[in-house]
Amino acid sequence: MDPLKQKFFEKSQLLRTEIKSLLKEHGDKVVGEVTLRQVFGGMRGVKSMIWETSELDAVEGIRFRGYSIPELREALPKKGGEPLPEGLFWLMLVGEIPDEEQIKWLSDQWTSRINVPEHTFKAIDALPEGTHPMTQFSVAVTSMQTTSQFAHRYSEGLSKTEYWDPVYEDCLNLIARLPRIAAYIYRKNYHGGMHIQPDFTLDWAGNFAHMLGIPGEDFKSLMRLYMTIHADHEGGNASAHTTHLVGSALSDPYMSFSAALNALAGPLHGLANQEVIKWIFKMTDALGTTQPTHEQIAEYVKSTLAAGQVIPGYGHAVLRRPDPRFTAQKRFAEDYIQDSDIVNTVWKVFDVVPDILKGLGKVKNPWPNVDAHSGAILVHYGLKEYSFYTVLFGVSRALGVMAATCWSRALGFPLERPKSVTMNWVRNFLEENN
Ligand code: CMX
Repeated sequence: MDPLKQKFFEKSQLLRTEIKSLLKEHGDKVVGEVTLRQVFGGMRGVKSMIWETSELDAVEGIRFRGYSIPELREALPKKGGEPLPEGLFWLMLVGEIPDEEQIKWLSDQWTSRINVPEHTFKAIDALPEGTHPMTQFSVAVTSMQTTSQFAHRYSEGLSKTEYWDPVYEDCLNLIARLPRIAAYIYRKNYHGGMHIQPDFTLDWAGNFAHMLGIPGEDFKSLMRLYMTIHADHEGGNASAHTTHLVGSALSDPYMSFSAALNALAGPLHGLANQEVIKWIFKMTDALGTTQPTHEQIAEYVKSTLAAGQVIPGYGHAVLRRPDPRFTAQKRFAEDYIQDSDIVNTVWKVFDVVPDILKGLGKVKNPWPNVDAHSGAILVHYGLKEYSFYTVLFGVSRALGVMAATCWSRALGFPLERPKSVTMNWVRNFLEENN
């Protein structure tokens, strides 16, 4: 058994035993109540799932196995000054910071698993011109289901205690292939199908940057940071929760991850990263300048709100402070980028939007989220095709949700099946409880 798999197996068996005895003794303890507002309001704050890989605090932001983003930047092995996503995946899967040798092993593993089935490229090519890159990405991931070791072994008869093993293999294979598929979609759609072969000497994110065809070491560093900070945001967000739900039916990792991509493709979730840049380009076009003033931006924000639209990149269902993932990208831009109109505009938007949103009196979090900053840096490096941005988010998100999927199968989590009620049930409930 490979060293990561062995470690994961040992740790998961210990936790499985702990959960068994914990539930025997404390299974009936009440952890919270559910209000009618939560029933109608998207289940905000309802504790209903175990998600080991990361935890979100409304004020502090995300912690991956206890490490905040600035702490991760210090603790994880780095290349070009930024953390390697290999390190984060290792940390999320087994709860330990890997050493250089372990990172190298995982990088080599992903390189050795990079081959994408030929029919996946054909499936992408079969889609009509103008198909959104997220649709292409989702179709590509679904098409790889034919290679699922879990689906194959399940059909032959697989013991429940062994589910985790082929799921681990599927998750590693899937993660290894994603940069290749995403780069294929990018080069096909925006560079006339001039594809770039992988460079097997590079790390996972560095190779992704290489295959996208964006030159320079700084862009490789950006991809390492980008792939690290977008990876996971505890279990309740739409893409993670979708992975959890679909996986709980024992749909294999390709099926559950493509479902996650379909959730990520919503404008209130991952698609917000394209919407932010689209909105900024629209604003600068309308104003006729790439250097709008604070006053001009404020007027444009108000007109967006007056049209009944949200300001993309601002607000969050859980966070109540500026997102540390926004701050990490701002720090990157301060370190690596001088005098960029688009980056300066994002910073001016940050100066202006929170006060305006606070003034509405209903927005619970007026601060920027992860999507407010990412596009400006990508534009700076020449990746201007914003319809592609959510694909980048998706490649990264696989790290967290696939690590969590390994845990779900190893811990033997059951089919997810919450209770819905009808309006009649609500009316009767209110009559009885008046
Ligand atoms: N601009 C304008 N209005 C906003 C707003 C924003 N950025 N954020 C919240 N509001 C509004 C809501 O639309 C809601 O209005 P109504 O009561 O009229 O329906 C009200 O404020 C209360 O919403 P909330 O409780 O503060 O926020 P939710 O938990 O319901 O929604 C989110 C969270 C992210 C969907 C919302 O803030 C939003 O639409 N933001 C813009 C889209 C975005 O950036 N999404 C990316 C999130 C991060 C990610 O997943 O990638």
